[in-house]
Amino acid sequence: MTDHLAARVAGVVGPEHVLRDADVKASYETDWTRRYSGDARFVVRPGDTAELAESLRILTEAGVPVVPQGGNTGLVGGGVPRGGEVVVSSSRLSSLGEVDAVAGEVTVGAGVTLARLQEHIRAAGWNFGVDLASRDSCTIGGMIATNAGGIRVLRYGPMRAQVGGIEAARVDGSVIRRLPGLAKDNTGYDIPGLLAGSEGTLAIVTRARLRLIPQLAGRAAALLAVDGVAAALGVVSVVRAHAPSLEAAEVFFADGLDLVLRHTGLPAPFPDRAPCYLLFECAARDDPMGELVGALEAAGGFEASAVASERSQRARLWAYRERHTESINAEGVPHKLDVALPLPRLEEFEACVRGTVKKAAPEARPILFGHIADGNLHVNVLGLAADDDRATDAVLRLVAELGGSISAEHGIGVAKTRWLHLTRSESDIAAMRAIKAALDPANLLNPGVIFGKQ
Ligand code: 2HG
Ligand code: ZN
Repeated sequence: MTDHLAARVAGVVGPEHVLRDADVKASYETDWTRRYSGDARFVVRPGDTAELAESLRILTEAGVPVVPQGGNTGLVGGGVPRGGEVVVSSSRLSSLGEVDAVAGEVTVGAGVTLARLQEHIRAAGWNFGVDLASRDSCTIGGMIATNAGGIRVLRYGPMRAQVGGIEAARVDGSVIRRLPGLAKDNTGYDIPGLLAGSEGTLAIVTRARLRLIPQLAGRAAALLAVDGVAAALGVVSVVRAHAPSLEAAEVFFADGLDLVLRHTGLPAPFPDRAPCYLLFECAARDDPMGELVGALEAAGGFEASAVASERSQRARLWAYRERHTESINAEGVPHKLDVALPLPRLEEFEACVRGTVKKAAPEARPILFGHIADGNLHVNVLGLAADDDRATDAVLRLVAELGGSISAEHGIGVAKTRWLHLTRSESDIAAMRAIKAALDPANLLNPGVIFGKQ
């Protein structure tokens, strides 16, 4: 059956775009975290929307489940096979439309990487509201499917807020096409909004019309040492109020910084080690350094600071934050938790979470960092076997008790399905299941993701 199916799909996409050799499939079968992997029946790389839709129709008509995959930078196992699915890769959906300078929008293929999009629109004088550390690999389709967040959510919102229109293939091979280039369109359900965050369970995104933001050439960054989350939140609230150019407010802690310094060989940012660090970036047409420094002076409450305007100097400050993920990975395979708390409960969460982990699994080592203005902390837990969920369970329960969400940006994937009920109500889940059943009645699109095994 696989031979026959592969041959039919090859008839649509060309035989060189149906990958069956174990060596060639391998990079599509294991995710970036190395925690999730499964055997793919084969991998298909359609070259355009029509090829993708027709391949999907052939596969689902045969009752074969499908896993859509973008840049494979997901962190919750939602983009790799669990065993026996066909992987539909967006890698060849790489069209880059001309920037519509009047509307401030562009239409691009789902397989375009974020870095490629940034390069394309910067050449036309524009920028994009979402930016993330995995920009060189993550794709627009995957970012929409996961409603990616990143470092600028506080100013521009998550991926959902950037999507003005969408094209997506449904499970029966039909194509939803809402690429209107209309700033206002109140004609029924918001399909782009629904597909954003649907994790490939409702349809496969093939193209998107994206809202752009003006390119702001003036940039200023500051790294601060503070003595804890309470002080950090105090600084953040004043900086937000005083610096309208604020684009990013990130946090990390002493143990994470130690790990980054050890792994990267970077020099320590300040002579003294501090419990907590804040990283701010402002962006404006003109140099926002005066505004940032003025806001920091108004805030006070920090022990040491370093500021930078020039690109390489800013990158030097960002490295302390952005190199957390790789430094943690170098120590082992972490359990990756990505939680959001209401800002008034963030201090309590940070004060409790290390103890919570220790109590659940004494040998576990939690490292925290994240997007403080969004109340979003990445809790990476090292030192536990892949199937040891003691720390995960305890941390996610703490999050639920404090009124948070078990996933702020990475999604549920297959990693968090067991805990979805902690922060989504029964009626929420029933409504989501009804949507899933309406759009994918045979459960062939990314089965197991969000809801777990049916
Ligand atoms: C980030 O903010 C990403 O850098 C990855 O969301 C977080 O590695 C992580 O846990
Ligand atoms: Zn993040």
